[in-house]
Amino acid sequence: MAVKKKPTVAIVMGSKSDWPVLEYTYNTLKEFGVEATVKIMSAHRTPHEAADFAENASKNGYKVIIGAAGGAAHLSGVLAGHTTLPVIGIPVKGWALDGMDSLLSTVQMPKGVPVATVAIGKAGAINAAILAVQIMALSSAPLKRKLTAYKKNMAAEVLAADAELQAELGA
Ligand code: RP5
Repeated sequence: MAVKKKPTVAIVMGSKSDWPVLEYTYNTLKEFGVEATVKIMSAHRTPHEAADFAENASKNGYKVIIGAAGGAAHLSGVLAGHTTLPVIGIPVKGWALDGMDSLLSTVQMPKGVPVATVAIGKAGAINAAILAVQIMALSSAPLKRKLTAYKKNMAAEVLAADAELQAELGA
């Protein structure tokens, strides 16, 4: 019987409505063979649970926390305030302001409590996973090899797209 690996990344989102974006984070981590726990917790609606989770995250074996919220997106900052683990923040596009509200409330942390904030939405969701892998690859040769392969593959895709375009244009 295969033993399930203990999750090393915690994905914490403010609402179930964030899941369509956070699914990209979860799936990207899976591509790298990284197990993640996914939790719904809110800085505003369940502040005690969020604080408690972050306080115990290191003890529970997590290496990186990824927070994601939209609107007054304080979740990543609250998590960062309750842990010494690296916290990556994903601003999720909310119901107004095209995600600028989420971006600023995630990124504009006061000194001493950083949140490594990625781009709004899908690109950020994928990059949060890659950044988490990069952090963990500092002490994992297999993850480092996977990152190298990922980059090579990405470059090959761009070169193939360029070759296809050149052929289409008859250049
Ligand atoms: C935030 O408020 C959540 O992270 C979500 O992005 C946003 C809206 O939440 P719902 O009203 O859809 O639950 O806390």
